Amino acid sequence: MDKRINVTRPSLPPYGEYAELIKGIWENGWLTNFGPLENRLAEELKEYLDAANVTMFTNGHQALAAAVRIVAGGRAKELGIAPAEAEIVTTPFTFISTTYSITEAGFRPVFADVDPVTYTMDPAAAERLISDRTVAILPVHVYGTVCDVDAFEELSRRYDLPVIYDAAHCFGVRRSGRGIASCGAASMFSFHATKAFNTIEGGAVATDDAALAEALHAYCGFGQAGGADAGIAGTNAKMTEFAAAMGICNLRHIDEVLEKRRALHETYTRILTRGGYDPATGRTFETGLKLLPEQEGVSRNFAYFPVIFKDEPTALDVMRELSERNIHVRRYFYPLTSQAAAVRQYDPAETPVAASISSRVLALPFYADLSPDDAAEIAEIVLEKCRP
Ligand code: T4K
Repeated sequence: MDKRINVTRPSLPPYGEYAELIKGIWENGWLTNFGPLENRLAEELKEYLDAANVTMFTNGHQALAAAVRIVAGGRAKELGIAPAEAEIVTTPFTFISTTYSITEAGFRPVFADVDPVTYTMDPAAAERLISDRTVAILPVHVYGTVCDVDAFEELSRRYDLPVIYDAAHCFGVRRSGRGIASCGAASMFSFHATKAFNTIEGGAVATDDAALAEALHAYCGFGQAGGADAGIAGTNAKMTEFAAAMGICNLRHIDEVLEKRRALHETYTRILTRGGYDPATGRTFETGLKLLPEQEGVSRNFAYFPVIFKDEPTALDVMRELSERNIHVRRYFYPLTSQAAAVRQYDPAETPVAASISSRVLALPFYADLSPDDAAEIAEIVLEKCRP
């Protein structure tokens, strides 16, 4: 291609709309620290995400780290477990932020394998890792595919453990007609520039628990939000008014953005599944490619378009071929986060399904402004490489 195509490209609102909204910042002199635009966006997101409470953060990572610190930290305290001894059962098939949200708070991540169809944490594998040191469970709705939330709820009840969801990829996803924000103790959404909905940098924690929302709010403002000492050691993770303004403008256009993403998803799927396909598993019949499954009762947000190849050499070959044509895909998510130098080194053989998927996955270019013709051309190149 003449032009470079990256794995993603942010959706921006019309410039004039953003300029109009930030004009008010020059008038009121309010730039950050829980300003009117941040409050307005939080209210709008409560409605959009179908969440009882939404606490805004400077980015998704800080939001998740705060939820881990407060929710898992609270459980560790109740159980009398020192943070260094406390374990959180999580998935290694995710972005490194998930794992570092655990280690940053001083807890140990313990890695469970994933389901081969959804790539989300397998509840049975997670249950086998629960011990008297476990203080929380942290699954990820990876690529916007919803975890087996019923099974995690059951584990939560049975072992009296909070479930904190990394819902970074799950903006606006609904299950059985309800926003997934109401699952578990808390769910973190990322509004990073590369996400379907962005506030430049940004994130939020949604929770049904009003006291937790208040604690999160205090935590992101040095534990002194509103001027009073909330009795919680805090940090600075507040969203700025410029970020909130971007979110307000982008939210106005979210339906068009999602419609464009849906159409691209259809283009990729149509071409890559020539020769047949089972939507329930995402398996194609001729090429051995595996796409994301369709989940019954779950609305999709078309966050990413990952493709699992039959083996790692094929994936790398496709990546090379695309790169030579100026098309830059990403290995989201390789390597497993359990292999990161900064966490204890785990043997990938302990999570064989995750290790296998991770070695074979490529995320194809996927963003609202990718032209349907470019998507079709990319899909044809991939298909050509995978034909038997
Ligand atoms: N949990 C999960 C499961 C996550 O996936 C993430 C973030 C988090 C937690 C943490 O949420 P945040 O703290 O980020 O809110 C990117 C994103 O930075 C990251 O948000 C995302 N997940 C992750 C999967 O992808 P990189 O290192 O791959 O980004 P980068 O800078 O290489 O950009 C990717 C592509 O996007 C490039 O090809 C260029 C393009 N791009 C990027 C930016 C920033 C643009 O065209 N414009 C831009 O402004 O991590």
